[in-house]
Amino acid sequence: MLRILTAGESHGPSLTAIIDGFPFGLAVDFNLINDILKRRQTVPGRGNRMAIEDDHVMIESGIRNGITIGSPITIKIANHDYDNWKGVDDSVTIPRPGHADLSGALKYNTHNIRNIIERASARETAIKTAAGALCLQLLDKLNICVTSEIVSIGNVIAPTESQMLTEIERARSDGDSLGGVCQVTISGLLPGVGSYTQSDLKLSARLGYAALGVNGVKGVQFGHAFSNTQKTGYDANDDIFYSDTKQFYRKTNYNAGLEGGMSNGEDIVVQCAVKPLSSIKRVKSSVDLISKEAVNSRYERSDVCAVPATSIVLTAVLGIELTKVVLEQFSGNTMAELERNYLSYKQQLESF
Ligand code: EPS
Repeated sequence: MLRILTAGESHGPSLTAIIDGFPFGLAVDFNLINDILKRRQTVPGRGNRMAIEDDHVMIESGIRNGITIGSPITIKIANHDYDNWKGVDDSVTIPRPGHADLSGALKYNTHNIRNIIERASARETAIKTAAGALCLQLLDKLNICVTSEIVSIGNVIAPTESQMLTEIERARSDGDSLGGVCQVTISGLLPGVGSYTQSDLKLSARLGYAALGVNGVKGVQFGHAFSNTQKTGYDANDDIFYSDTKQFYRKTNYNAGLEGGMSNGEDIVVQCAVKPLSSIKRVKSSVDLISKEAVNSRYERSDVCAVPATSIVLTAVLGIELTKVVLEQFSGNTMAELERNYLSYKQQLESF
C-alpha cells in the first residue's frame, strides 16, 4: 500500500513528504523531478514568492545510489523565504474572504490567522508535486502517461494563449485574480483498473477525490460530463468496436475513459475548475477577529492566476492516486514484480 504524508509551512525551513510503500528498484531520474518543480514555479500567473524560491528535491531516505530500496522515501524542498521571515511580527487578524482564514481560526480557536495561512498555503503543492513526479516515473515504466493542458482562463478559451496571458496581466494590474479550467489526460492505462464493486474502489471516485484535494480546485468533471447531461443516452455513450490490432475500442470518448468506475482503455480525461484565488488587492469586506469591527480585507502576497501551476500539480496528484490504485490492484515489492504482474494482466486481456 502506498501512503504519502506531507508536512511543512509556507514560511518554515522546508517542506517534507514521506512516501511509504513505494516499490524497490526504480532508478529515479532527479532531473525529471526538478523539471516538473521548475515548471510549477515558472508558469504564467505566479506571484513574487516564486522569484525567491528555487525548488529542488533533496532525498533523505529510501533511495540509495539513485534507486528506490522499498523503505520509506523522505523528500524535502527548502523554503528560501524562511530567512526573510525570521523574527518578523507576522500576526494577522483580518480574514481574507474565500480563504481558509476564518474557518481555520474558528476551528483552532486562534486569533492569529498566520497559524492557519502557513499550512493552508498552496506552497504545500511543491512537495506534493515532487512526490507525484516520482509516481509518474513508476507509471511510465508501465507505459501510462499523465499530461495536462489549460482549457480556459477566465472567459478566454484555449488555444488563444496570448489572450490568456493578456487576461492574466490585466487581472494583475486590476489587483484581482482569475480562475479557469485545466484538463489532465491519463493515457495508456489498461481497461479494468479500479472497481465497480465498492464506491471507494472506483477509479473515478479516487481521481475525483485526489483532484479536489488540490488547493483552489472547486469542481471536477470527467470529459464533458456536465454538458453531456443535455444529450440523450444514445448520444452520450460510446459505441464499442473491435479490431485485431486494437482489440475492443471506441471511436468517441464521451465517458472520458471511465465506465462503471473502471478504466475502459480509452484516455481518461479529468477537467478541474480552479477558483479565482481569494488573495486579491481589490478591497472586499471583512471583520477583524479581535475588535469584531467591519474592516477592509487585507492583501496577502499571492498568485494572480493559479490555473497553469495547478495543471502541473494535478498531473502529479492524479499520478499519485493512480499509482496507489495500480499498486493495490497489481502489487509488487519490486518494480520488476509490479511490471511482471501488470504485463501478465495485459497478456490476459490480449488472449480474451
Ligand atoms: C505558493 C507559495 C505561496 C503563494 C502561493 C503559492 O507563497 P507566499 O504565501 O509566501 O507568497 O505564492 O500560495 C497561494 C496562492 C495561496 O493561496 O496560498 C507556491 O509555492 O505555490
